[in-house]
Amino acid sequence: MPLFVVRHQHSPETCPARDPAMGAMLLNHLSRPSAARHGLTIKAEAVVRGAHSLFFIAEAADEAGLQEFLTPFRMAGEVEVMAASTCAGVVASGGCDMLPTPVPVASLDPADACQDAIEAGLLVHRAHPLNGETWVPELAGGAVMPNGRFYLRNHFDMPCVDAERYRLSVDGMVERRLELGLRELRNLRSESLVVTLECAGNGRSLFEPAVPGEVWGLGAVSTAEWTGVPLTEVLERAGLRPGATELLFRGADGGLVEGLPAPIRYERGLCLDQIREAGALLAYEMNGEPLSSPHGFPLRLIVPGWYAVASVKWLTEIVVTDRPFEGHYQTDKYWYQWVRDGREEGEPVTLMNVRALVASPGEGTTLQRGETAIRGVAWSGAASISRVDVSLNDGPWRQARLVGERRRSAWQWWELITQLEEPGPLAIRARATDMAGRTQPESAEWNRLGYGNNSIHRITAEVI
Ligand SMILES: Nc1nc2c(c(=O)[nH]1)N[C@H]1C(S)=C(S)[C@@H](COP(=O)(O)O)O[C@H]1N2
Ligand SMILES: [Mo]
Repeated sequence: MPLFVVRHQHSPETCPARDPAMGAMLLNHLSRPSAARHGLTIKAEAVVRGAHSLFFIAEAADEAGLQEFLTPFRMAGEVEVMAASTCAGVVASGGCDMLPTPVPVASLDPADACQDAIEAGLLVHRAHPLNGETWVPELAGGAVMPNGRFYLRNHFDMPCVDAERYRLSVDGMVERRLELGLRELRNLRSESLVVTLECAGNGRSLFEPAVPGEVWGLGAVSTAEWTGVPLTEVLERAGLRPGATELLFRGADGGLVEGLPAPIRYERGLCLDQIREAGALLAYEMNGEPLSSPHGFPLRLIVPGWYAVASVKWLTEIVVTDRPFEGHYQTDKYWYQWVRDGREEGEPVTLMNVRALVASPGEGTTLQRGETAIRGVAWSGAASISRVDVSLNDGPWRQARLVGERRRSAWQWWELITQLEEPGPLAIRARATDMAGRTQPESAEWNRLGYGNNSIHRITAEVI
């Protein structure tokens, strides 16, 4: 349970302890049974001699409950509540700077959020936490995915952040600590980028043998135009201290994770070189609308080119440090674990692999003989797409036409117009190649947690 240090201060003239009735009332209120009735535990309390100030250490599920308990003390003077941690907690998490401060936030109602996602047209895999993918045939629609149909990936309850109280803190190895409200962020230089996000687990359900994790088909990918502040703009304002090399990004969401003793927050690290190279953005708008709560309202990180695990939603804290972050979602998960020649090898999940998907015709569709358009999307984290090839019924590869603008970090549409002469089953395969010369394997290398599956996509239709 989160730990807090509470300070109560009153003026010498109105010292409540001098009034026996008032003093007794406060003592009773502070007693263990009374605290327990309010759902908290008082670990210790003490009064600083001659200073009219009382300190106590409390464990409470959230700050709101503790604040309510403190009402009698607020009537007798001032009250300050400070988020705290045990000494062991500080050391275990790598020092005072690294410590997550529990942000007591309300959650979106899971039932409502799930209903909204289904009504908007997502294929929901799990209601709580909410995880849903975009239908593959919808990938080849407009230039971007409508916000409601953009796939959703959550590890915890989705927090419902109050825009008025929201602050982004920038702390650690900085010249100036920053606390930026939404209005201040919106007043900084803004930039819009069309960026494709893909979950590293996209296509996981197609790995054989089966692997644990969300059972994604192929729709855990979407594209949006993100608007926000270039991250470097905020870092310049804070001023990096010499020796700073890494950033830690912390979301407002968190909770218990299997195998870990205490609740954690959603956190990811990135080194400064990677951030500059990627052109990371602190986004507050998605397709011209304020970010929706499920996609990270009011602010999320967007790291172009990277698997979306790096794009932290509900971003509340940035900590500048001088060493790589090694938290749960950095090193336990989102790590390729290969088994090569009977030996274990590992590697972090970083840039998106090159990949094409056939969006139209959809799996199992019936097609009329004659002229048919085969369409889809293709993307790669390392470079833009240089070509897409299509093979029908395992015949020779034919080069598809790339449609629309070529963008560094957004998917590329492609199409191939072809004549279908023969009735019967039609297998369609599409294979992308990027400007860095990377192309797709027939079958992606199996890894324990099922990441980065970019096997060549194959769909089957029926020609009549
Ligand atoms: N705070 C927070 N950020 C997060 C996550 C999360 O659970 N919490 N999930 C990550 C993962 S694994 C993915 S794939 C993307 C999904 O973003 P979306 O839900 O907007 O599609 O968000 C990333 N950022
Ligand atoms: Mo993901």
